[in-house]
Amino acid sequence: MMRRLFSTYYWGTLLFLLTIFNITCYGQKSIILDTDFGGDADDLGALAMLNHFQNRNEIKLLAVMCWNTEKYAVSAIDAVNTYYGNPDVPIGTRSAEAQITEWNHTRILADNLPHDASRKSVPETTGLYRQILNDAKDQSITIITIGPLLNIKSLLLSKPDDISPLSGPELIESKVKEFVIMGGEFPNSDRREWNFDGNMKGITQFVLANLKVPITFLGYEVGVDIKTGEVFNELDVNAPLYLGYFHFSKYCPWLNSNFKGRIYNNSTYDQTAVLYAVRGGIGDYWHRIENGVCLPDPEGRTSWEASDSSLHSYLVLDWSRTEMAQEIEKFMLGNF
Ligand SMILES: [Ca+2]
Ligand SMILES: [Ca+2]
Repeated sequence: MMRRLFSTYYWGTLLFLLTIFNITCYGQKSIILDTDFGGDADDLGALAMLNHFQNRNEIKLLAVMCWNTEKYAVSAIDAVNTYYGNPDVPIGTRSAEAQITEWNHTRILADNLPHDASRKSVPETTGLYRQILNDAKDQSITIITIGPLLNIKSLLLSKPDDISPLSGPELIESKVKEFVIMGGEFPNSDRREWNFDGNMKGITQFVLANLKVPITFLGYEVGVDIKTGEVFNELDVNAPLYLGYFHFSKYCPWLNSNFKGRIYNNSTYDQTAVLYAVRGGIGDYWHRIENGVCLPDPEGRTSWEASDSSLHSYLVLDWSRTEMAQEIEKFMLGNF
């Protein structure tokens, strides 16, 4: 009897340790998020998802890189991470003059939620990228971009320095496993998509021409009709998803014409990139289109051309928009 108890205990412990080992060494993805946090509310939803995945040991959120130069953007990101129990996730910001955009929802988050980082207290993104990539194992990092690509361009232009003898492109090639880019409209579009444009002529052309690692694109067309947010009306009024989405519903130029004191549904672009980066879901949520290369024009219109040797692919949604909305809300709320 004792022997059987011991044996059960032994195997139970071993199984537990193997599970932890498996999550730690194989299952846990190392992720950097690059975001234009503060404009559209979907970046906030995406950041909430990453915090829940981190809290369940599915990922290690190595850093959040902020493209937005708004005065409160960094504070808001730190406030969200702090709310979810991850106050020490490193944050980087791009160097440019700080500005204030009144309808953005960064200040409401910074004013109402505890945090200790600000735009002035965090490093510029390029050095932080170089440090994290230098410290990482080969091909171990997934970079998710959910905003325009200036931070990536700056990394690509970076030269060997005290941090690493490798150039930006060499560091990326050795340490990054995959880029997951929310942007463009696939396969082809005459519309200027914001993340591919960013009022920074030619930036996406430059970045895509110089990234030599696999890139998976989640285009505008995947998330535009996945509508989420109304469910946050049930949350505590001091929850970041309530604060941010409420402010956004009230002031966002393309939603507020009929504001009646409630959160409205909003398109769900950035969350699709996070979901793919963490959970995959190929053959379930969506399927992958390969054998082509993304060649955007200088203003962010998308063109997909046949190619046998490309590292590019994009995803096509297979679930219905309604099912996908419920699925993504589950991940934003941490109900999984
Ligand atoms: Ca902090
Ligand atoms: Ca975004």
